[in-house]
Amino acid sequence: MSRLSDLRYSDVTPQSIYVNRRRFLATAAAAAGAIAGPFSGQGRAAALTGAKSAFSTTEKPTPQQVITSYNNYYEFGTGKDEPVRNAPKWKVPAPWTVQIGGAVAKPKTLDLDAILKLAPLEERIYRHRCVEGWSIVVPWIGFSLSALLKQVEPTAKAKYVAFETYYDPKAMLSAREAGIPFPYKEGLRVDEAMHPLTLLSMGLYGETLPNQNGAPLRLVIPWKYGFKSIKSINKITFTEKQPDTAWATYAPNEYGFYSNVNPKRDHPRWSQASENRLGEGFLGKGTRRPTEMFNGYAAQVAGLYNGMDLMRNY
Ligand SMILES: Nc1nc2c(c(=O)[nH]1)N[C@H]1C(S)=C(S)[C@@H](COP(=O)(O)O)O[C@H]1N2
Ligand SMILES: [Mo]
Repeated sequence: MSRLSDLRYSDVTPQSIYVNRRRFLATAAAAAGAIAGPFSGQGRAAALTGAKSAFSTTEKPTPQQVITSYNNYYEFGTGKDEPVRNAPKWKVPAPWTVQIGGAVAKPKTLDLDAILKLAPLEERIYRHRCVEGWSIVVPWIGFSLSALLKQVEPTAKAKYVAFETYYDPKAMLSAREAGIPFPYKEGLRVDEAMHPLTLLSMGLYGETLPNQNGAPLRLVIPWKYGFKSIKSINKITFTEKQPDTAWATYAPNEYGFYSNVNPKRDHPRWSQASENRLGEGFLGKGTRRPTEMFNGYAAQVAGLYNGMDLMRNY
């Protein structure tokens, strides 16, 4: 993805803002009584484990250190090494709530504790392929997004689901600085969102998510390019029309709504035929391998796109 800004987060956000904000949120959290549970100590990792899943790949997981220090999270900087330095300074609001509405019979706002009770946690080891051409293998902790979406009873009018990332202009870059619109938005068709592979993740490597990986909860859609896997969600809306998404708004000819991994359809500025698997090979700089159709998940998801021209519907 193109990088429009070379400003560092530390250049634009004075230390006093972090400090004051942290103090404010600590007070607010204490007043709300958000003390118990694995998410009480935001900013510190807590154990979060899940049962093994049949959806897991047998490929070797990428080292945790790589997954948590080479990130795309434009709210916290546009360089790969910036989210790990900047995101941990952000105090994740507690209680964290997710507002779910739109074309549904029962709109709801659920907090993290309520969401965690909806389904048993699983460990799902998924391949992750960024549109930029790098890939990793991540042992996520979570459960199918469908368990959450079913709670609100989508109506027959609902064709799409729109997702939004929490946005705090005091703790995050501005849209101008990052070069893409905020709050970060993503979307799926309802059948894609309800597909069992679509994961709502609250952890990785047996711990709660680090901030730079999308704490406290994010989506993971393993057959699509990584930017579809939106981080730190606080709003979900069922819609009749295809929703706007951050990267498609920024450059519609480069990043489409579907963005299924497809080695035959090149990005206008680079090939998508192969990828660099991070954390392997000489000095861990990565090894190249061919990219697979639907990132290797064709057996499970190709049927969602029967009759569609995947070169045009990119
Ligand atoms: N809110 C938000 N979500 C986001 C992004 C972002 O910049 N902001 N980057 C996306 C991209 S391009 C990728 S590849 C993945 C990276 O996830 P990871 O850092 O956990 O590997 O997050 C996606 N989700
Ligand atoms: Mo990405």
